[in-house]
Amino acid sequence: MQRTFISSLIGLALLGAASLAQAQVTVAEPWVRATVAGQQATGAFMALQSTDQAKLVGVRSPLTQQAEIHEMVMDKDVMRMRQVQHIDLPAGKAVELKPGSYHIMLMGLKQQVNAGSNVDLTLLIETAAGQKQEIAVRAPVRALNAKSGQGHHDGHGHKAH
Ligand SMILES: [Cu+2]
Repeated sequence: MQRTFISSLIGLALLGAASLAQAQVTVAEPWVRATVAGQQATGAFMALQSTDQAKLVGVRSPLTQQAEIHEMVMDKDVMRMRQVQHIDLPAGKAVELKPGSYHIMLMGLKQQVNAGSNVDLTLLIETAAGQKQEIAVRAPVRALNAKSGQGHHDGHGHKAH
């Protein structure tokens, strides 16, 4: 009896270790919105799904020094966005970063982002056990009006940042 108990404990521990090692995050349909000349910021969007509980804790891009994770919130009657420290990725559940919702904000752009080009992003993932992972993503750039939803991204106060 006791022996069974101990071996199942070991089994659980091994399972835990295996799933930590395998924590896989898949990225579907990444895209970045094109900018016009002089525009300082744009959004990056995608769907993320992790096999295990994890979170997106940061983003890097060669386009900019400053990439933030944002969410859209209703402030009285106005949709505004604000920075969040991370986005939870529950095990097995797709989390969409899309206009009007969570998104990645690329700010202080070094150059115009043209439709038809690609933007390299590095996603920083942290597993529930605190392990860090980096995921390289190549996101195609779509035209300014692509999937714009409510068009909230055009004038929602980035200058206030
Ligand atoms: Cu934003």
